[in-house]
Amino acid sequence: AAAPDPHDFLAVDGTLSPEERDIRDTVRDFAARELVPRVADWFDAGTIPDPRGLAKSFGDLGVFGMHLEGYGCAGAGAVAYGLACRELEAADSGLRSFVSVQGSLAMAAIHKFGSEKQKADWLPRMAAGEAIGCFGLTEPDSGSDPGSMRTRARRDGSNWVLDGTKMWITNGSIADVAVVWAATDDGIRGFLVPAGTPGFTANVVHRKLSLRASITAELVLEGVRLPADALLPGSRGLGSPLSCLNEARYGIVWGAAGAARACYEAARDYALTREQFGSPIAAFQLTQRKLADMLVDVNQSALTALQIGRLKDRGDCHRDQVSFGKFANVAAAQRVARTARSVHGANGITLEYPVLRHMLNLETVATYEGTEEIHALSLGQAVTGISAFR
Ligand code: TGC
Ligand code: FAD
Repeated sequence: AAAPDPHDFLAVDGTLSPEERDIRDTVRDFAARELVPRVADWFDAGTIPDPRGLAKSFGDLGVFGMHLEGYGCAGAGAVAYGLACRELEAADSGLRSFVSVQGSLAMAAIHKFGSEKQKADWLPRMAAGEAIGCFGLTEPDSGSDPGSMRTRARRDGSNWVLDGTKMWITNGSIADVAVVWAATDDGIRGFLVPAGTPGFTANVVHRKLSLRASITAELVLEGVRLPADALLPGSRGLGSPLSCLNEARYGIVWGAAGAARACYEAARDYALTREQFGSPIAAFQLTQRKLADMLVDVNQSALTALQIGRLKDRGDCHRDQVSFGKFANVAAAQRVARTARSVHGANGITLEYPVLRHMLNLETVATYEGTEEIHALSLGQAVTGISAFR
């Protein structure tokens, strides 16, 4: 057998189909050209300076809702979508988040639960990047326990009136439409709230130390009056938003593997060129141990993502398997980012190298879409049959 490739040690990429490889290469080239040279500046600035331009580029690339069928979406397979997420997050978690929130949360909610008219009105424009969506589930007092939400939607004649506050909403202040989850007399339902609706405001969250190349906002709804057809008619109960989360969590399984790969690659390059005590630091046993540890995490993450993707493509992926991937791959990426940062010495704390930026981003990735603890409890419940959430 040939010696393993340090960039794909277990030859995982060799098992991809030609179409999957094409999609991976297209997104990788786009990221190398358009994202990687700019993202450190965006992180430094704490924003994405031209989010509409970026949305249009992502739309042209075909990654918004690329795993959805119809309505201008590409209808790609789960592995193909995952590979796109991996390449985007190898650039920055905030950029994968942009795509996750648009495609796996906002578009997925409309695709799963929307009326024909809602789908036709929003999905083609969102796929093209001409309209931006956000997904408002979390509230200031309701994060891991979304069932405790306080946002209420009450009927007033044929209208709905929404009151409440959503917090930590990615793209909340730039979105053309917010998918807002609210408690009604019939349980939790989803609503489409267009930007500019009277009573609806968004306030940007400043001074974040993580996911800085991403826009995060608070959504305030004060007596927001919506027509009857703002309701997503197919949504019913907490299971509706949670089923969208499974889609976005799946993207994170791959994305985290991308952040880990980027950190490992950076550390390997750095270790081979940086010299101390008359040798490249890669020649020291302790550095080689770090590279070996990172190599294992990076390749195991890729295998985990691919297996979960293959299950999903077969229509046979359980949400607990997605929890497994989110739990395992985000923790692995955090270990890799921290180790890679140490290999870079002082240079590792700057934005000249990607490692601390990834390490800081991964604090968010470990928190959103179900914290590490929530996924540990989901796995604990899956293997014992006992719920320890309450
Ligand atoms: P529980 O009683 O277990 O469940 C209520 C109903 O929901 C169903 N369900 C699910 N359905 C689909 N997918 C899942 N993953 C589901 N988990 C539960 C369940 O079967 C039940 O249905 P039914 O018909 O019996 O009523 O609910 P619980 O209140 O005990 O909570 C369970 C828990 C803790 C697992 C859940 O609430 C949870 O996942 N909490 C974490 C919240 C979270 O992940 N929030 C993320 C917000 S969005 C975000 O972070 C976007 S980040 C941007 C980016 O991705 O880049
Ligand atoms: P809490 O739920 O208050 O948790 C605090 C700590 O307690 C955590 O360690 C948690 O694991 C632990 N904990 C909670 N319950 C238990 C338990 N039963 N057992 C053991 N430990 C427990 N939300 C959206 O709806 N849309 C978005 O677009 C979005 N984007 C985000 C972007 C960023 C940058 C960030 C940081 C968050 C975003 N979120 C979004 C919110 C995210 O989903 C929540 O932060 C997350 O669900 C956790 O909620 P919380 O922050 O309120 O923490």
